[in-house]
Amino acid sequence: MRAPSPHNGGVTAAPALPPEDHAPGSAPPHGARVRRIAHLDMDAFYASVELLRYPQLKGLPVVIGGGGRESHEALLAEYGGDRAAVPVAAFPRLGDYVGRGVITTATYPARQFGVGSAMGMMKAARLCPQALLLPVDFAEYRRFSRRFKDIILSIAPVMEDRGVDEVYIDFTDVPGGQRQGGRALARLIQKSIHDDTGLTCSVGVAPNKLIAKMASEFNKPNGISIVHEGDLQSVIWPLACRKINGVGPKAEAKLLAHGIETIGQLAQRPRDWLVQHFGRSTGAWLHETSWGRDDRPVVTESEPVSMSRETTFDRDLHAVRDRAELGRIFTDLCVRVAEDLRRKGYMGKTIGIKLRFDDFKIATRDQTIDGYTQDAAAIRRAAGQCLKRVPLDRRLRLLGVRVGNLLPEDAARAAEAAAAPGEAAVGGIGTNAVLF
Ligand code: TTP
Ligand code: MG
Ligand code: MG
Repeated sequence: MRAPSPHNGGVTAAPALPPEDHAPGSAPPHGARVRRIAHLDMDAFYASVELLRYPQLKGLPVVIGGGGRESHEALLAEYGGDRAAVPVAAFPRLGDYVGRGVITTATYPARQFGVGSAMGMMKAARLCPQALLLPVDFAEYRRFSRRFKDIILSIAPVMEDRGVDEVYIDFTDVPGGQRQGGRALARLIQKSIHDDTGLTCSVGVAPNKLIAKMASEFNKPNGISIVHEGDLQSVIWPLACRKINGVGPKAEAKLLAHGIETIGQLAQRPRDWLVQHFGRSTGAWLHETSWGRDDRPVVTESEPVSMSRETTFDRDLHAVRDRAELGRIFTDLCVRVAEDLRRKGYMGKTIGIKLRFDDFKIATRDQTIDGYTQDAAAIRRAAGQCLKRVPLDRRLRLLGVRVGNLLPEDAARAAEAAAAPGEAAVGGIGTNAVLF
């Protein structure tokens, strides 16, 4: 059972840490304050969030992905919307799936069959036909994402958001953050997240982000791994180079072609040799990385990549019959994105739209314009052009406008001035000849 939640979307007080243990052998001398960086990653995140509202599926192989939202809604309706009341036998099974969907994630019981993220569902069905299938619900995952990050922030304020289910946390100056190499604080954060949400996560604590990121995977799920500087050769060097965050399949293949399989083997190559074969920056980076060196800071305020506004309509709207209403909503979205940009001090260059049709299919289009903008009219104009490229023969459920390719406005204006001195975008909202 889940403990009653002490968390009201605000800030929870951090409970006291347990008394200090003896430091392990490879830890620095007692009392020395050293850089300790944690990487925290939620376990089977989407699937675990789903299991909170489908407790009847706990312990079973479950995969998330592959559309099926409409039939899922219909299934829920049969049980009056009471998710926990849907019997296990009523859920669709992976073995019956036909289509081209891809798995976003799988519960750990499903992973025992070799099923996992990014695998085609038909292939996964051969490995584990009995797995139960649920559609994705991003809104729900985002809600829990915000919640677990708020809990972390209430305990350790220097946190870098690295996506929906993971963060870096600087433990160095947090009270208790040095204790047991960070294990005590990691345990406290794990417990606080679990008490509040019912979700588990795994944490790696190490001298830097690079190693912390690897370490958070060592004891998944619900694990903690502590790595000290002196553990480089025994813990990190035996790992495959692919375990380095930033070494993808292509780089791995190239390293293997040179007979380099492990991080230890990589460390044995001279820096100059790596630079010669992988280029100046990648070669130098590979060298530093193999020796466990990384001094990137934990960045609390990440620069946004894009800003967007979207709205789901009260009723599905038709591009022709509801043209006036759609036009008004479309313009309003552009005005709101422009306000967001101005308030937060950004300008963007890529304008995009998102449509969801009554069959739940999504269409997106974008266009990169000549100059950076935060102007509603310019955004409306480019978004209108994007809209012309979408066939509008179905009713619409949702409309969204996004501005990407952002720069802080000072930098954007400087870039503009360098590119075309004296030019500025002008235009009036809604006066352009676009659809809607
Ligand atoms: P991950 O943290 O990579 O995976 P996970 O949380 O499901 O499992 P683990 O316990 O191994 O951390 O990704 C977080 C979420 O992102 C995951 O729940 C679903 C989504 N995701 C995709 O949609 N596609 C993908 O290919 C991957 C890897 C993840
Ligand atoms: Mg995860
Ligand atoms: Mg993750």
